[in-house]
Amino acid sequence: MNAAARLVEVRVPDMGNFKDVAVIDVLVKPGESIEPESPLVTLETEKATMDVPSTAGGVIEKIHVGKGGTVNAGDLIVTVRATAQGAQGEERSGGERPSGSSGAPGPQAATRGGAEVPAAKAAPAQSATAQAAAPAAASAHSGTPAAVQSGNTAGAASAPPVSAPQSPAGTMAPSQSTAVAAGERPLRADLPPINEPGFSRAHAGPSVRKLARELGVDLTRVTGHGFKDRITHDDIKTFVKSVMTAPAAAPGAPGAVKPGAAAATPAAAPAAVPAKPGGALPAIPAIDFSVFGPIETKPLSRIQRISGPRLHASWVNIPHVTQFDEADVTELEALRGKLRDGASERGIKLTALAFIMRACVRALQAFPQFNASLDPAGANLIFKKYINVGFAADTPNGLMVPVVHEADRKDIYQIARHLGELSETARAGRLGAAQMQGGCFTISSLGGIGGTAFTPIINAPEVAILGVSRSAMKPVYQDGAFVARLMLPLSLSYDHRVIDGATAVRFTTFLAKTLAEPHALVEAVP
Ligand code: CAO
Repeated sequence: MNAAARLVEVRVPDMGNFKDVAVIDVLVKPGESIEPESPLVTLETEKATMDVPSTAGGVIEKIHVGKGGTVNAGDLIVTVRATAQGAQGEERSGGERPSGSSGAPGPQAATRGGAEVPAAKAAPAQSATAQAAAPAAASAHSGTPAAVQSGNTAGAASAPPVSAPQSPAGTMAPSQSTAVAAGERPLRADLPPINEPGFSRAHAGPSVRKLARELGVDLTRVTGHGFKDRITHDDIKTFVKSVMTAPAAAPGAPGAVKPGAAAATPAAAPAAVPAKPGGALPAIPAIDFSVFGPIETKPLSRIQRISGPRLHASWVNIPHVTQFDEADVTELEALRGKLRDGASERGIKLTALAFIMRACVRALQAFPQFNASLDPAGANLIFKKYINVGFAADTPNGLMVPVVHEADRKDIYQIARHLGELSETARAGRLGAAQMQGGCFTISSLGGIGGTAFTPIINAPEVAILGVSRSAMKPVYQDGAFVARLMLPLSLSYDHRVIDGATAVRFTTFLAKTLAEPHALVEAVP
């Protein structure tokens, strides 16, 4: 084979009646090596988007169009310095000018043409022109995959976009596309399965779709930053980077886990979410909300992007049950009122949460299976001989879960001090990884904000989480009469694989009783 090169001009193919078609992405750079059929630019009409493939392989010599510009059939897109081998695609059409509605040769025809005319015969540095093959694929904004040929002339329509095995995923029939998805290995085992209907509706061109397929990326999870919020190659790369740099953590843990990670969570844990029997979950339909009115799309925060999949993993992997109860905290609040000033003089804010955490420690000591985790195989329960209690903290950056370590060795004042310091550090965004690791049980206290009950999601691989809502004065029937008591709502979510309902209600009964008799909670810790 003669390795000599020549210049090949790749032009916009016949696009039927479409004029001044928007160039919404330029997919190559000068100096970049490309294969025949590599996508060069993405065009968008009001009906469809399409990638224009190269008819030649080689090195990009010059790009003649710009992102945001418009093109018409026959316009020069790029000049390729084609190697003899890579120049096969344009051999047949070399020297031809675009022929308007006569129809562009399809890639298959171009390839055959290349085979018929040996590339070695091409004169070095000869300038040839070639019309690009029919655009490779399209995805309509309506959400229904649409062949670009629908808007093309009969000539263009007759040219098959690209044969299925070579084509970007977007050109495939749904079944083929799904098969590719099933065959692809996602980047990380905890990447969520691809939402197929959403994927097909995503605002992205075929080459971006192909890249997403190759990497196992669900386009519905990627925020587009291209023209009209279109998903670009860079968006896919950014998404992948964020997934790869996100610390692998226990499914369900609301935050990061590895030392050095910036986001929140307790518990270093297995990286992968165990495969769910039965395969992918049914997808939620992707809706184009803009059809119904104006919308604005904003990316999730970094912590939300990290914690979301883990909360989801916990939700789908753990059979949650939530046990509700109420604790009479009338005495507790009276006692706290008496002790508060003294604590304040020592620089400690003696909060209700400190009492609740101290009571939880007592309950965890009495019910050790709540201070345990299932091993990754789900065959053994690992009992922890230490008690570290995490608490959900609402911060400007999002939900964080700092951990009070060795909570069982701390008296109420030490717990209160740690709660104050950790909350402040969390709100300042300065929590270190170690301060979010090692949790055994979590408390989510929303009582300062309101609410009567909720169903917290377990911070896996922990097996239970206590939700606390707002205390309220209620009439309670005691000794033959109604009396006004301050009642604190408790919501205990637990992993039903580990804890049965009777044990759970014994736990909340114990907890409520411990909170109702608070003097023991302020005693020194042995
Ligand atoms: N019932 C009624 N009032 C309550 C209460 C309850 N259960 N808990 C707190 N309050 C009131 C009290 O009046 C309290 O003031 P005093 O202590 O002076 O009486 C006030 O709220 C403020 O409490 P606080 O916020 O200072 O302390 P806290 O211990 O209640 O909360 C923290 C600390 C970090 C848990 C809280 O600031 C926070 O971030 N909560 C949100 C947690 C969250 O987002 N959970 C959801 C996780 S799942 O998405």
